[in-house]
Amino acid sequence: MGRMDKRSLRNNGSNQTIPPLRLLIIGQKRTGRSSTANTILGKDVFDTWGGAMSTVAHGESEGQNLMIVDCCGWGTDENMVPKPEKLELFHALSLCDPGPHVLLLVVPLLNFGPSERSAIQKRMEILTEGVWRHTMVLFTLGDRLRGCSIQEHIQASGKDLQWLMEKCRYRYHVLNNKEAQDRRQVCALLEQAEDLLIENGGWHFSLHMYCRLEEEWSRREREMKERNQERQSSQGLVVVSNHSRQGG
Ligand SMILES: Nc1nc2c(ncn2[C@@H]2O[C@H](COP(=O)(O)OP(=O)(O)O)[C@@H](O)[C@H]2O)c(=O)[nH]1
Ligand SMILES: [Mg+2]
Repeated sequence: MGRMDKRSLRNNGSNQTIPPLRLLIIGQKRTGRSSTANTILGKDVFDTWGGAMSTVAHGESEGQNLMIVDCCGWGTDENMVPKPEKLELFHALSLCDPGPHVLLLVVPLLNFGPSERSAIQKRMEILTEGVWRHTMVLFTLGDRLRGCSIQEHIQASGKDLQWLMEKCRYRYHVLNNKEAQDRRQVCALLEQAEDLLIENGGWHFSLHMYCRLEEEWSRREREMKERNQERQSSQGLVVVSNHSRQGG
């Protein structure tokens, strides 16, 4: 399916202006998040030096109408997420209102070990398990691959990166932000983002919705457990009464 077809699918086949594809860029500080946002938009909109606030920009790139939110960078605390970081994450989400279509989790092509894994895991947990459905890994520092392919890099790295790959169902893309003029890498990324959106039936991620779903699931699970317990205990009672009859 061509990109135009995919887009008209997103717009229920009508030719009216297609609402922008909303991308939320997340990841740790100094990993190339703002550079990535700039590469995608094809211009320097986001401040690549510091920038402690989440920022939003609209633009068109490769024929695609886009809204990009550059989320404030995550810290490296592996054990708990500091409250200001949590609040900033919610703020970034609200900037994508009603919710991002795709989350780009920026991971630099450097060592990825247990501490990188738990720092990411802790922050993604805040967004609930459902967020993974809308997330793809965006590897930056693509220039560091040199002769090696990304598949080789993934295979050669340990179980922590494997974990991340599985969480994202092997959806990933490599960007070299030092070659922002190479638009093929951007086209391929946007195409993949669009595929992910189609996979999700056109649905964006909404924390509110997933929280309600999770509540609903745990409620059903609780009810099922209670019903099982009731059944077991009533069977238990039968056994006990049989016993007492036999015994007495
Ligand atoms: N070599 C190389 N450097 C990059 C790449 N992406 C980002 N950088 C550099 O990494 C540094 C941090 O980038 P920035 O976008 O500000 O990171 P952020 O803090 O995550 O927003 C900057 O000096 C960028 O020039 C890349 O693909 N290749
Ligand atoms: Mg930045």
